[in-house]
Amino acid sequence: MKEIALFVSFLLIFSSCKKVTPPEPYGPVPSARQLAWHEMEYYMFVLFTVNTFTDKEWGYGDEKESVFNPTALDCRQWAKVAKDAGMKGIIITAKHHDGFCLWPSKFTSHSVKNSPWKNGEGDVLKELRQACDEYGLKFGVYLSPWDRNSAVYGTPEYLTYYRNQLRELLTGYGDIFEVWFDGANGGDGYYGGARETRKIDNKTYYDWPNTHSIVRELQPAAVMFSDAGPDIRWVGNESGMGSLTNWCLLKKDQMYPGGDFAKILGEGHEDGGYWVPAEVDVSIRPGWFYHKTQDSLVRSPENLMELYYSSVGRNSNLLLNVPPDRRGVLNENDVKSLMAFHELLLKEFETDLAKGKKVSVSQYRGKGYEGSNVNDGNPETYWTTDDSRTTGDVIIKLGADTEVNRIAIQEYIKLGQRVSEFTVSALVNGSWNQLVSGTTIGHKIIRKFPVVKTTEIKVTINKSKACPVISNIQLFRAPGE
Ligand code: FUL
Repeated sequence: MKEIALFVSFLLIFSSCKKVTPPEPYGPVPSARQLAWHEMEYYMFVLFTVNTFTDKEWGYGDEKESVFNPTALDCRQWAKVAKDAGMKGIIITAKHHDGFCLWPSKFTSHSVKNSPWKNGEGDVLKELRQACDEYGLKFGVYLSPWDRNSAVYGTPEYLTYYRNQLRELLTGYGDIFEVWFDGANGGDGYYGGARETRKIDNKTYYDWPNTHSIVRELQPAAVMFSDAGPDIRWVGNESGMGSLTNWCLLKKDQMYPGGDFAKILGEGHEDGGYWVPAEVDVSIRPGWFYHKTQDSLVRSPENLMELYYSSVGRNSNLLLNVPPDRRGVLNENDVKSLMAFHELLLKEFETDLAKGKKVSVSQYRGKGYEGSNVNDGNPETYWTTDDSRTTGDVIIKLGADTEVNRIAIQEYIKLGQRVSEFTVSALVNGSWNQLVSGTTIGHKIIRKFPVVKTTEIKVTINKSKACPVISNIQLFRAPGE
């Protein structure tokens, strides 16, 4: 009898010491460069070229270099504003569709080197790189594939030109976090004086795989953006709207830049074979470039907050364009709105009411995967269940009646994006009232609901491709209402 008791207690001790293994990754997972990008969430787009001085949105390509003449260009001001606004980086149009280069490219005369700005001695990219370093911001480049200035655009020779320019950008300006390939392609233009329409085949002309390999070789940590990735995808609109259902997955082999894929780009493919998350690019003004007539049409701080919810709040990153004016500085109106928005943002998410509160779960996988991992402030810990389960509840016990009106939820995406249906409810007078119902989660979702006074908030995972893996749940009482 004694022996049996000893054996049983040995078994018990042994099983409680047994290491619980983490779930296997499910489906495609993000690369290290994509994970770093997910963390950035909010950064600045700077659209600046001859258009700023000609009042156009798309330069024809015949603009004289002499039109580019900012009177007080100050990249340090751009970087300071970005930093003060809470942004993590800046992506600049090194070359837009007009072909004018903001750096003194060796491969064309159509650049700052033939402009009156700094007597042709200037380099906007160099100044911005230094400013980004000074303010601790990451630096990215937009190099328009469409070039309405180039005489060889539309011929195979143009690819050599384009790739030479790309190499200049990737080797001369330090670490680049994102390379932006625009989908707008082909049409009429100056083309070295031909002044004609040149159509290209979006699927084949650019031979993208060979351009991508240059970026991988020279800047392995950079993500590449386009309608079809390979790393980051366009969200399918320029109005700031991420999709509520938003898979970070894409069947990118079936897609190409400039194709007709708007809805797919918003939602991604639930069964996509590659990790290609969405980026929301949107302008703080009606146009992408500065126009004096739009000085009164800058988005309000409240409107920027809505953009934040419809992008960062929907599992996307927000790339917000703030175009410099003809002086070469971010306009006072834009700066004012950005700063006020940042203030609002800080107040909106000032206190995480869930942090450190008691958590109970319907089931957990074992030691190391407890419910308390969702509100420990550590993004590397997560709650998960046995592999056999694809549903479950997490209840945050607030301890006392508490007003709540916002929730943020994050999956531990290193193990893949899994959840496809969830709800959030509050315990009010002894019964559960549903506050939110949703589909996907991914890196992060943030949802609003009317203020509720409650002691417990429950997140229910109703459907998941594999056991749910939740790293973070936060609750807030945002001002207003
Ligand atoms: C579009 C372009 O055609 C616009 O001019 C702008 O650059 C925007 C960011 O992307 O496709």
